[in-house]
Amino acid sequence: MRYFRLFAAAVMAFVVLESWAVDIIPTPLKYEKRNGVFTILTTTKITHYQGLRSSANYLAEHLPLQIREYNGASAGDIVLSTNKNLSEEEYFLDISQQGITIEGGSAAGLHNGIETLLQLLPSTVYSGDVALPAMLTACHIEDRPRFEYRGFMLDVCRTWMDKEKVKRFISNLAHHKINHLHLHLSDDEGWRVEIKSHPELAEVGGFRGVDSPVAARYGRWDEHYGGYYTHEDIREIVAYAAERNIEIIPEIDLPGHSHNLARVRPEVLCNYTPGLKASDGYDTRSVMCVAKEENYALLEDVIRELSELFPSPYIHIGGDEVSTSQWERCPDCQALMRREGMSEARELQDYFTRRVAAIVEKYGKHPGVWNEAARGNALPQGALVYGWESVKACQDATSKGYRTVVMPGEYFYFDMRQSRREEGHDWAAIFDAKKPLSFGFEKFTDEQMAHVAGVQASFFSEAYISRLEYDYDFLYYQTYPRICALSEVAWCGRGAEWEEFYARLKNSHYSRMVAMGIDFRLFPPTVNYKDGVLTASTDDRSHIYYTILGEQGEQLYTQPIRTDHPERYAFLTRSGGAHSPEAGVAKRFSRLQPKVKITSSITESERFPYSNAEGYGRISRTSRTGRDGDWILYTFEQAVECRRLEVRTGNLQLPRYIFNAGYMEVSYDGKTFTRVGELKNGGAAIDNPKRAIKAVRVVCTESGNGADFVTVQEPMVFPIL
Ligand code: TNX
Repeated sequence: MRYFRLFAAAVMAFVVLESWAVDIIPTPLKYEKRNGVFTILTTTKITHYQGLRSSANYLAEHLPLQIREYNGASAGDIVLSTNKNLSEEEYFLDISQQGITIEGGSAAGLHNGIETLLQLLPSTVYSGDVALPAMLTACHIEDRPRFEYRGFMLDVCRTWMDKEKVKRFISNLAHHKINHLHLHLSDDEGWRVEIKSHPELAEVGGFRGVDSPVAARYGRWDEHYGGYYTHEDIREIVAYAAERNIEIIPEIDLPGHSHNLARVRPEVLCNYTPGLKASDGYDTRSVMCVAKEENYALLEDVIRELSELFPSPYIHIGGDEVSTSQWERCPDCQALMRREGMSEARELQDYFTRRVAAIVEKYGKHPGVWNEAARGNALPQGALVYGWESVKACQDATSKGYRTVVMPGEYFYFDMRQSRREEGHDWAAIFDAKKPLSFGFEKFTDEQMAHVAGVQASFFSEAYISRLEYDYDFLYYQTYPRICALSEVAWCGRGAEWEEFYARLKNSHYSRMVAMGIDFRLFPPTVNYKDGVLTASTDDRSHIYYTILGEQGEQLYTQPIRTDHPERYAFLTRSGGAHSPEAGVAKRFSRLQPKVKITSSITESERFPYSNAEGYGRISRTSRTGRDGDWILYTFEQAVECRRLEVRTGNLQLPRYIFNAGYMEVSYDGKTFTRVGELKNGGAAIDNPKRAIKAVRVVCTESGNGADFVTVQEPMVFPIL
């Protein structure tokens, strides 16, 4: 029996191996298949040269073999060494009948080689239960990255992600040869790193809602929500990342995005009477005053501590989306402008950047900045510019001679939704993994290319907090397989042809991600309806499930379905924790747009009147935030018959600018109203109403929402199918 199992495993390994070898993500520079195989046995040893013990440990975490230091003999082993003739991140990986050798230009190169070896092994190396013996086809790989900066930015402010969550994210980035994690540690909604010289920054600013001076913004309104990393946590994260060839770049986002800091330390704001109070009493000013010397002293304390905590040569000081309106009204900023001979308030941002960059340099680091801060001439040459607004913004920074990280939102913001029917932002674009994979540097001149440090993608987390309780992790759904595409572009310097790349995903990488425990996004199944028969198919070996309107539960799809009502069916696919969005005939997802009149106890905003919401598709506002007892009323010209009617206050993508609490009422005659549900994330719905609905009212029961208006949306009306 034992022999049979061995034999079966060997045959299976062999069959699948032929395709594994070519399914490496990102594509290695040079791969040559050789004759023969090498079998890793339970007795195979990981032999490392001196000083490479931690690389051996890392490999052994996935491939539980005995480790020993090289002592002259290594036949039949997996040998880890460095080779001075290779560049730092370069590696050679050789598999022959005699054994496996990985040579790296340094421990970093060796790490890259180990990641490639893991991809050549059964995907269970990622779930910690790889079965040995494992047979590998002989090959020779020579590989090195096109870019030295291959990054990902994680916003841990809008949604708090604890140490363990970040470490797990890091471990998965490492499997994709991403070597920088840009940690967005401060923003309007949270301060996430302990500062010992100013403990209140994190102790108070790390939390929002309830008794915190920081307003809750996107969810968990009735919680004291948040958290922060202690110095000890940061050291642990930094070390964990370093073992995986990942450098962590900390970001403090200033002088804009400082609402949090300003709530904790109001004195950082400009010196004028706040005219910008939200109707629930919050001071909405959020830009640090440029003219206050104390502000630079505070920042010096922060930067000093960050410089000690993070070994990275960079400290990112933000600089995006800075509004100058507060500086324009501040007598101190105005006096500073006169003293410095500035003609535009915008120049105050350059002044701020220059001052803070000098502090960063004083502590032996270079500043990282968002591209807006590179517009003037405030940056020292050693600065690293992050181009997020557009491809052009990236090119402009390189033309100025700045080392630039390319991350235009329309290709690399993975908080964007992946199709019209999915969730997330859409201000930059709506795109799936094909888009980042299609990124190329065609528009860049050689001169500009010389300044490209690399490529980065990001996940901003405003839309995440209200989705934390999903039965899958929305962070991973949004970021994979888009990170696989990022990895290809960042490592190879160009994308790949989609069909070829998708084949690698389907044949091998999906099962690796399943083993990594990643709740990634699958592509939707293809659905067809012809001659009364509904068929669904998928090409990725995932399972297809379907739901029928009005019926409970999900069923496994095994054969075509004969039906006169295809519009009642929605299909999706699943594989491990991964799933696809729903697909079906177009009618299944259609909406009604009955004529409606919107009125409210709150007057409308002059700029964005809610009477416009009638136009279906626009976002409109009230003139102040909601108070207990306020209401918004939707009256239909003609009573509507529907299977579901949903109303939401706040933005479409995230529960911001909502009625924080309240309920929904419906009326069938336009006069008497019946309460049908509580607001959740600003919205509520009625399913299968028995009669046509004439009017819907949402009533507010909690004053305030941290802003000075409520967003009003058109009602969502779903037809009876
Ligand atoms: C723009 S990216 C921002 C962030 C938002 C993000 C949402 C950048 C430098 N600023 O503050 O979270 O869009 O996609």
